Amino acid sequence: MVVSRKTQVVIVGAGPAGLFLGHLLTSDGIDNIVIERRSRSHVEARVRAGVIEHGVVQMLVEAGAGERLTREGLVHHGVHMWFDGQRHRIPLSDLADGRTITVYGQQELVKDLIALRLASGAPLEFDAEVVEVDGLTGTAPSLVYERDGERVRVEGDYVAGCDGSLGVANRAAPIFQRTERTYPFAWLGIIAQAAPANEELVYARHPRGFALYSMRSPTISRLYLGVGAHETLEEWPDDRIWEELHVRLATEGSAGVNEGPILERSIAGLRNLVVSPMRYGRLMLAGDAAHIVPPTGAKGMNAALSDVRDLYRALSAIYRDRDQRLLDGYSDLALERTWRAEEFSTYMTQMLHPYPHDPFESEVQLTRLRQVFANPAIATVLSRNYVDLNSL
Ligand code: FAS
Ligand code: PHB
Repeated sequence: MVVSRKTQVVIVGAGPAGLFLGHLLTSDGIDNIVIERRSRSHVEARVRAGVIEHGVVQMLVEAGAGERLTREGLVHHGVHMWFDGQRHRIPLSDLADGRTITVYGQQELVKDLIALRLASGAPLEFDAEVVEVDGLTGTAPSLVYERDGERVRVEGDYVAGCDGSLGVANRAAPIFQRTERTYPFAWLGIIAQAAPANEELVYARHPRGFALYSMRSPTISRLYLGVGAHETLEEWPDDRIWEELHVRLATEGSAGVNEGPILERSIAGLRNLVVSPMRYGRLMLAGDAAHIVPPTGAKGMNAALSDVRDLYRALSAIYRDRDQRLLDGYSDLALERTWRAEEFSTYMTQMLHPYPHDPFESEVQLTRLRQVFANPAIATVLSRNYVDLNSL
């Protein structure tokens, strides 16, 4: 038995993209529903992004979704890159007109957006998997979600595919072309109950591999190791993880690594993916549903939230002024920004991960890294890309 519901905008996925779009539309009085296949506890516990760009922080604050972010987020004015046994710092704010990055866990932002959603009373369906998407070229697209054996059809004027790279939206239309690249590495990430040893993030390129020293709070560290693309967590017991972090993050004068109980661990492969166009009729893609970047440039969630800002403006112009132009330009606008995020993330990934099987490539990339600290113009471009891709 199929139950039917009707709304203006149907949003698939309660990640940062879907939840923020729902928040903006609800704030503007545009009816919408957010449908998420996982449980609330799963979505709120999922550890991912940690760095938020200057302009994205401003956007979240202006939209009334940045209260806890500004209270608890860690504002950084610089970032470190350690290589050749040396420590090097990029004074991001000095080189990017005072802009900063804010370190704030993605799951914290997701919790904030879910709390705002529930407070607004707007519909948010968890444990509801979207299994069908129809009528995208008509004036009343719809989708079907399943929960506890019940099937619900939801009809709307528009569908926003914010369901990530493995969702249904980016497979819902034959015109969606996928452009992909993979890397011979993955990131083993841990959350540890240990005070970060450094004030700012440290990207390390060590002959034995990549490492990243990040954080979530003054008492919680977030650390990553570059590992082989096919390595598993079973191959990385705690003592091996700490031993390797100590080796790769040991440089002259470094404060070392503070160990502590590992609270969470995961391995994520590194890849690039762009789905284009980002629109098919009444379906628009946003976030990881349209593009994946390797996390080395910290661009994934920032690009997702920037897509949503542009999609919201386009939908709002239609409902307010019956003006279709922004929506007609959405895909091109978002893809232009997407390719800049892809370029920057690829640049950072290649520069900071040694290529054990390609000594020539490895030396070229190491030379590129040295140039960042030899040529202020290059450090400036990197800083501007890192703190605020939208500011370029
Ligand atoms: P999400 O994947 O977050 O959300 C999509 C949602 O859709 C999910 O909840 C999923 O369950 C749901 N869904 C899927 N199919 C569905 C269906 N059929 N029906 C209903 N719901 C469905 N980005 C940064 O900017 N900075 C970083 O530091 C950073 N670090 C990262 C580290 C790691 C290890 C990883 C893996 C990613 C990192 N990223 C980073 C990128 C990451 O944050 C993503 O870009 C971000 O989650 C994208 O958000 P969404 O587009 O909302 O997709
Ligand atoms: C993180 O804190 O999780 C993080 C920071 C920087 C990155 C990727 C991830 O480039």
